[in-house]
Amino acid sequence: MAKTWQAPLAAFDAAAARARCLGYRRRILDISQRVGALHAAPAFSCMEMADVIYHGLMRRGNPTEFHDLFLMSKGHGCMTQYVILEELGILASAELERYCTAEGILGAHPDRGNPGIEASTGSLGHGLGIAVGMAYAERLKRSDRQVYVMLSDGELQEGSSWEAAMMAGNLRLDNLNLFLDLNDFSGLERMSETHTAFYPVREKFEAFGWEALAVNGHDAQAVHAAAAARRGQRPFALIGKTVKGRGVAFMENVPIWHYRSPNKEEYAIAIRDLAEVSS
Ligand SMILES: Cc1ncc(C[n+]2csc(CCOP(=O)(O)OP(=O)(O)O)c2C)c(N)n1
Repeated sequence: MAKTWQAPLAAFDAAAARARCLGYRRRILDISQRVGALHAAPAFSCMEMADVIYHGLMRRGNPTEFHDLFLMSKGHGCMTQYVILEELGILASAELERYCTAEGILGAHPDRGNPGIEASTGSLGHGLGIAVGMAYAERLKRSDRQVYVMLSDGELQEGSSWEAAMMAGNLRLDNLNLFLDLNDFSGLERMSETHTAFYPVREKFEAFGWEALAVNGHDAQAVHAAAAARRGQRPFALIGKTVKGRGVAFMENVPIWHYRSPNKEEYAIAIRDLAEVSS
């Protein structure tokens, strides 16, 4: 019997998204207390966009089975994906507790084969090529599956990303949806200072034959509205303007928080900050 997939949401409940994202950020901070170098700031910057993809766009048959595909190309942002998969019941909480330990299955980057993980990423600049291959394969299979991929701006320093962008444009892959986490940081540097030719970004995707839109990547409703309104005849890039470390004032736009976990005192401040941002 053919499966019935729940359609993407026509309207998105922004208040519910805010509550979920607060919960996700808290959960990540809790886990960071057991792991010395958890990438919290990169996870916080793509949080709302990932929430919209999982809760507002991807079709599913039941809470644990998705019809569409998602790849976290910026692999160091995987805590975002892990906590969403936990909330959906796809990843066991016990595995989150064992994150980055020899006994667990979850490492600091996503590994294909783990529940809900479609591709191993972390070596930056490969996810868009993988997503293009997946989208093309789905077309050849005459499947109606959509492919969603989350990229960082740093990944667009890699030539492989632009090859993939051109291929997607050549093939007019209308089942490919790129979400760009444009926080302007790449490791310790700002793209606007070290890679000035990187901007403007939207126009570059348009030049490769994509439909591209730029929105505030932390405004879940705007992200959802933009993605739901895509015209659908070309690959689609949603350029989300974001803040690295979003939600915790002392982490926002401060490069060291790409790498380190907060200590006990910092953790307490971070939890307080989150409540303020979300109230
Ligand atoms: C090919 C490759 N080069 C270098 C690195 C090391 N590295 C890890 S994260 C990072 C930069 C992070 O910046 P960005 O990719 O923009 O992600 P975000 O700001 O969203 O964290 C780098 C250079 C890597 N993982 N892969």
